Amino acid sequence: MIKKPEKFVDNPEYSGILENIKMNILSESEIILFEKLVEEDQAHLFKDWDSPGKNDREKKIFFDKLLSIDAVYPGGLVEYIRRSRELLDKAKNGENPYAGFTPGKPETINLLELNNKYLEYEEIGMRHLDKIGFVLVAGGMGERLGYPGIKLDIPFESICLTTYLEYYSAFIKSLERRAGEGSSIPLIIMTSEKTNSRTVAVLKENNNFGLEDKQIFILLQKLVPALSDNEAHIALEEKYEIIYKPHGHGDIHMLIHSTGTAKRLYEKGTRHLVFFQDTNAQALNSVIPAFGVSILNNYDFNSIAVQRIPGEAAGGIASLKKGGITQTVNVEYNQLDSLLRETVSPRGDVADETGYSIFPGNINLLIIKMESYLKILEKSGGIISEFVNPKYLDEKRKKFKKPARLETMMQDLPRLFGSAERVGVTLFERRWCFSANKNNMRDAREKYESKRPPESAASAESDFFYTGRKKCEFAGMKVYGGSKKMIQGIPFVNGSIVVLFPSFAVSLNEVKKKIKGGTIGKDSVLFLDGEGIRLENVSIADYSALIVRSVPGARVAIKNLTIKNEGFRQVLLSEEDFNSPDIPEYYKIRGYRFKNIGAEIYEFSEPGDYVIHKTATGADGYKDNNR
Ligand code: UGB
Repeated sequence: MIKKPEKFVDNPEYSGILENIKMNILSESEIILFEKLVEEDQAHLFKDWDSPGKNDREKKIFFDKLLSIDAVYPGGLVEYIRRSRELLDKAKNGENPYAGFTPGKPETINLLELNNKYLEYEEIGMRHLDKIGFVLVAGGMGERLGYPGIKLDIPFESICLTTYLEYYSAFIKSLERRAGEGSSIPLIIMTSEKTNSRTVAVLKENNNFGLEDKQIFILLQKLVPALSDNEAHIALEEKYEIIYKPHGHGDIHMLIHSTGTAKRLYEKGTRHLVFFQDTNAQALNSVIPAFGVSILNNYDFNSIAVQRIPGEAAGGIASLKKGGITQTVNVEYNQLDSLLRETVSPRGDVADETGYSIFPGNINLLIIKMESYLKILEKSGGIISEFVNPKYLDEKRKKFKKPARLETMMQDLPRLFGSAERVGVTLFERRWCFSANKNNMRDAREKYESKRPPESAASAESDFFYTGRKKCEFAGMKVYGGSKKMIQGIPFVNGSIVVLFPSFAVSLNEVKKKIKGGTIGKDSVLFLDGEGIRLENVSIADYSALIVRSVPGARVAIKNLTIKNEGFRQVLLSEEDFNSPDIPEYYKIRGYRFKNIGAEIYEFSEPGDYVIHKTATGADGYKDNNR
């Protein structure tokens, strides 16, 4: 017989739960958890419970949820509550985690220019592809974007409607082909209760986009109980219904550890993990050179970063010094200004002579060396620098506006590093590596008006096309840079539209080998998906479009050819379109779509040698049996 906590025996408010225990309605693990929670001052959760037979299903769900968190959180719920109390106390006393630290510029490798240095790093990265793994954090609710589906399933380009997940998978598949026979590059995806079932379904519906089941690891992040006051009382929506909230993307470290995934991958030969976020397709432009930087500089932690615009919602990466201690960490944007005011300058988070913040902007694109990672995980259980951010109702900081919860951020890992670990930053041009799709059109417009990046579907797509143009330019092709136009108050650059799929090229060096000369005109489209495609002196006339897709083993030569056709037209959505259920949401979040009027599309689904020749009406693809 389980011992009833003394304080309840004579208290009629708790007779319900005691009766349930007596009548064997609760399992042993549920009773043990009940006891533990009561000892942690959470008796309010069990107040006025119904007698056995009434609301038993709700009681089960109540305990099931709590038990599942108790099982995965290191130290269980008791530890969560104790940590919460400690952190809430610090927050109440206004403790500044950076007190006494002076921020300075971190060690940075500058790859803003696509020059020889860039190519050298890229080359080093390319040589180690068999040792790389990917971690995609995709548990975010997407509240700011307000998209009805999962963000990974949004087409990031609206010419051929490639989704984020499709593109990321294609990248991994393409790296694998370059890494050599038999190589299998792991993809870990962290989902949450909000995104898990749809992510799994999308993978299934699309045969994992060519990846094998055994290389995909889905880790489901749990929500954590919210807390209603400084004493860390768990917040109730109503009887049997606790308020749960997300614990942040830092959960990835806990899950990768507790499931044994990190260890297993290391044993199989993975030496570096690339962490990236759900809606940033051009992240992949920077991954290989930054991987080269990690290898050459022996970085345990390498943050791919951008020139930060003061005041923008991106953390600044700073080297913090106090006494003999130096730590390179991300300082979140809401803490950066006060830290700077207290230490560097009373002007706070403002631009220096370069026009940017003195600290590189964090974009949550991280490369972590597994050797050091495993040690940290072992030591910390994967709980990395939790924090709590209650919004107080009163000056004395006693009451909360709404329940708070502990959170973690994946970029905080270096906070646990000692002097032996090397932390560095690799700086790229912003549009080359970062243009996420996070905001709905209204918020994006507001951001743009206040001189901050809009980070919307349209700006992300416009920037992605820019990187395609840049790659072609690098290979010596002439492109049309375009000019800015406003769509729904958000800028879109209508230059040549270029999408180079990872199958075609994963590096600048490959683009250079596969494209020689040529031009892409005004409002024209070039879309290449296929390892064996080669372009030589190809001109795509204004408003025309060329799309070529080919399977591995198909060699497609396109030489001395002018493509002239009706191409695509960008059509702005009307008021009626926005209200129409027939217009897909992925167009509505952009405010436009591309209409195919007469693009030339070639698909080669069999291996072999092909040439695309000019005909009277345009171009024609045929199998070249003479080669
Ligand atoms: N995510 C999860 O997987 N689980 C979660 O519980 C939460 C998020 P946000 P955030 O790069 O633009 C960060 O919400 O946290 C995934 C940095 O703090 O878009 O607001 C989610 O699915 C900031 O310094 O980002 O802001 C998504 O893939 C700045 O760098 C990813 O985590 C900013 O990102 C990021 O989630 C930025």
